[in-house]
Amino acid sequence: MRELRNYIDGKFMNSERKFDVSNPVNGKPHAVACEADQATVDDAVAAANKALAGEWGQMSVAQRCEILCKVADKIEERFDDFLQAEVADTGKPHSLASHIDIPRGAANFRVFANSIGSFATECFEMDTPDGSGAINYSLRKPLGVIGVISPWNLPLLLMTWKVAPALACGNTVVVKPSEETPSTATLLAEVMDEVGMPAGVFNLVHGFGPDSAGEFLTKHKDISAITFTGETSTGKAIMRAASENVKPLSFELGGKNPGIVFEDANFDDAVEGIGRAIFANTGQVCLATERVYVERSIFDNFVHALKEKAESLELGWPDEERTNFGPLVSKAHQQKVLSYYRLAVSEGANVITGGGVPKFSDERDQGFYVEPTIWTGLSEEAKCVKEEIFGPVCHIAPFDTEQEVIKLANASEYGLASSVWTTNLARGHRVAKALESGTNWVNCWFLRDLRTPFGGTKMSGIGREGGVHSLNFYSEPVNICVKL
Ligand code: NAD
Ligand code: 6OD
Repeated sequence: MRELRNYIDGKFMNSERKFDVSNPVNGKPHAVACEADQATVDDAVAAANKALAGEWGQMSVAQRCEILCKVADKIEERFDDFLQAEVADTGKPHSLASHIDIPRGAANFRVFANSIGSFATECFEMDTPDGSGAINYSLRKPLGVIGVISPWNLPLLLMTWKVAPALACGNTVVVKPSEETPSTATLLAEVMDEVGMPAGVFNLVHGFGPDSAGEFLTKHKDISAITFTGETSTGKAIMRAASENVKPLSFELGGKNPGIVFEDANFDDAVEGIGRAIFANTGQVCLATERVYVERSIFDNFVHALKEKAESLELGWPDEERTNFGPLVSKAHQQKVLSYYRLAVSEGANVITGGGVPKFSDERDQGFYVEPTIWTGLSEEAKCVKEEIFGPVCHIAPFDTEQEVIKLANASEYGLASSVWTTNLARGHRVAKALESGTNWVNCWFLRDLRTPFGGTKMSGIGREGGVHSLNFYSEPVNICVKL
C-alpha cells in the first residue's frame, strides 16, 4: 500500500500514528497516511515561518510566477499519477476527474501566476496645508503563514484554489487535506519538491479535524490566516478555535441550492443542465442543486424526463468511459445520505426514483454507492428540503408565479448558488438578481470565469475567492504617505 507522508521543510516525514485511506468503490484500504501530531504541526508552522524570511521572501513576483507555472506544468506532466490517486481516494469516474479535477488543479496555479502581475494597488494625491501636497500609495504584502484546510469532494481542485493564490501573494502554507482524500495533496508535495520550491514554502500535514491536525492548525498562534472549505458546522468550530488568536478567515461552506425552471425554458437543455447539477460527482458538489422548482404547466413532464435522466446514469467502474456516476466518498457519508432517504419517506415524500443502494453482485457491493434519487410532495418545511444532504438527490416542487418562486428559493439559511432556466432573458436577469446566492446561473451550471467572485451569502461562507478576490484575502495593503 502506498504510504502518504507529511511534508515539512522540504522533507517527507513519517509518523508513529497512521490511518487507512479507503477506495470508495470497494471499501478496501488502498493507502496509509501518516497522522501529524501537535509537534509535527508545530514543526510545519515553524518551517513555514522560517521560509518567509528566506529565499522565497526575497524572490521577485516574476520569479514566484515562474515557479508556480512550473508547478502547473509538472501536474500536467504527471497527469496520470494525479488521476489515479484522485480516483482511488474518491471513486469518481475518470471521465470527471480527467476533465475537471486534475486540469483545474494545474489551471489554478497558472491563473494566479498570471494574475498577480497585474494586481494593482491604489494611489491618492492629496493637498497639504503648506501647499506642497503629498502622495499616498499602498503596497500589498503577504499575510505570512496560511493554514489551508480542504474537503474531500474536489480534493485537488479546491486545495490548489487556495494554495496557488496564497503562494502567488508571497505567503507560505501549511495544508491539511481531508483525511478521506490525502493522496493528491501528497503528490502535490512531490511536485513542489521536483520543481525546486524552496523548503518550507509548501508544508503538508495529514490528519483529522477535532483534536488532530485540523484543530492544531486552526488554534496555532503562529499562523496568520485560515482558509477553509467544508461544512458549515465545521466552519463554526474553526471560527471558535481561530478566535483565540484573532485570525482572518476565508470560508466556503455548505449550500442547499435551488434550480428554477420556467415554462418557456428550452426543455431539453433544462433537463440536461439540472440533471448534471443534481448528479455530477454523485451530488457531492457544494454548488449541486438539491431543490428544483418547476412551473406547474410543465411539472409532470419535467419530473418524468428527470426520472429518465436519473435512471440512465451509468454506475460502471471508474475507468470505463461510459461511467458517469460513482460511489459516495465514505461509509459514514453513505449512511448519512441513506438516513435522509429514509427520513424523506417518513416526511411524506413520493419517491419518483431511487431511494436505496444499487446491487452489483461484485466487489462494488462493499463500496459506498447509493441510488440517484428524486422526491416530490414534501413540504417546504421538511428537513429533507431544508438541510444540505450532499448526495445525488433532489426534491422537485411546482410553482405558479415568478414572485412565488423567488420567495421559495430564498427561504434558506444558505446562499451559495442558484440556476434559472428560461428563454426570456429579461426574466433571467431579473430573477437571478433577486436570488440571494453568491453565484447565480442563467441557462447553465458550473460555468465560470476563474476571475469572477466565488462564495456564499448567509451561512454559505465568508468572503469571496477567485481572481482579485483571492489576492485581496491573501495579502494586506499598507499605506505609504510621502510629503512632497
Ligand atoms: P468537513 O467540514 O467535514 O471537512 C473539511 C475539512 O475540515 C477536512 O479537512 C476536515 O478534516 C477538517 N476539519 C473537520 N473538523 C475540523 C475542526 N474542528 N478543525 C479543523 N479542521 C476540521 O467537510 P467535508 O465533509 O470534507 O466536505 C463537504 C462539505 O463541504 C459540504 O458541506 C459542502 O457543501 C462543503 N463544501 C463547500 C464548498 C464551497 O465552495 N462552498 C466546496 C466544497 C465543499
Ligand atoms: O470551481 C471552483 O473554483 C470551486 N470553488 C468550486 C466549488 C465546488 C464545490 O464543491
